[in-house]
Amino acid sequence: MKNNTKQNEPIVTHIFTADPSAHVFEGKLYIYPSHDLDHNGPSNDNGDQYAMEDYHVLSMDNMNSPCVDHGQVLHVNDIPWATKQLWAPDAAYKNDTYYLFFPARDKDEIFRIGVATSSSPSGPFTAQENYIPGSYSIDPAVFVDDDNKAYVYFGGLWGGQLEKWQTGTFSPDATGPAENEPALGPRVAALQDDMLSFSEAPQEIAIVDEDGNPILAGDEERRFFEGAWVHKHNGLYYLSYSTGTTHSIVYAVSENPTGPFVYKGKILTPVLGWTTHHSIVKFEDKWYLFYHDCSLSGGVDHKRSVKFAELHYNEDGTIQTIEPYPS
Ligand code: FUB
Repeated sequence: MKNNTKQNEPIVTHIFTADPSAHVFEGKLYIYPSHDLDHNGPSNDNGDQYAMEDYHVLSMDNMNSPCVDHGQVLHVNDIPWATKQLWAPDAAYKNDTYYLFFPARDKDEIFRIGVATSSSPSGPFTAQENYIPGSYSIDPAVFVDDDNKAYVYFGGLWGGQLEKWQTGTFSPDATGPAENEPALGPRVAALQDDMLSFSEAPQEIAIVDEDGNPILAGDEERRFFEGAWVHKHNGLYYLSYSTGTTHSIVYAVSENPTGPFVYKGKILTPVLGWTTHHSIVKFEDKWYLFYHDCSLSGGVDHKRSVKFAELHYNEDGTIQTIEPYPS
């Protein structure tokens, strides 16, 4: 455990962590990251290098206090339906229960989204017997609205397999849309009150420009790739995500949790490493961006570290772009 926690520095250094989902639970800041492993396995566009096997939970009493590692809270061997690759998780609280949502490959190598529950935000978590029926792809992010209705946003291209679900069933050979066609959007589904199943089939989210035209697949600076996150600020819904091949975190806004979302701009410029993944949380009256990079490992793509930076809004509700390596 480090003595204190500083902006733009790894919040823990004894393990590699990535894909941070930050939430305030019971007055503390909890971070639900992926747990990157040190290995010499294959590295490719399918994401085989992201061979994670378990989850740890981290927490901070405040933004200056040490970051506590609560240890392993769930292992792939304890998830009946999953075989490998515990990718970016998220957590939510409802019904006096903490829910950990996570993607993993099932016995047919297809990414699905599972849920595990705990009575404590620091786990341990017990996985459900099966994945969420009708779930697919990666990177679940759960948003509980002011009316207590919960939504899960998910999806990711390439290794995340979203291209293969365009017809609603898994087509192993399917490819993405042409450059001049609308990009694939993340998916959203409302959750049942028990948080364990979808209350409706997932819908595709439309992301459009200021004129209402869809962001195109060839517009790699702005199109959705993976890592969706939704937060609410001044009554507006902010959908933020990674642009993958162009390595930025960008955002779009809507008056409705299911969109359409209007593209607004960049939140985080590229970090060291191929992937970029984030969450946004309000804690003790300030907003923070949690993100990761590969600086601690010297640039090894599958050995990442979670960091944070304060996030600022402009008067008009737009977000100021964050530079991860301020001089
Ligand atoms: O950590 C594995 C994958 O890398 C995540 O699911 C993606 O969002 C990317 O960060």
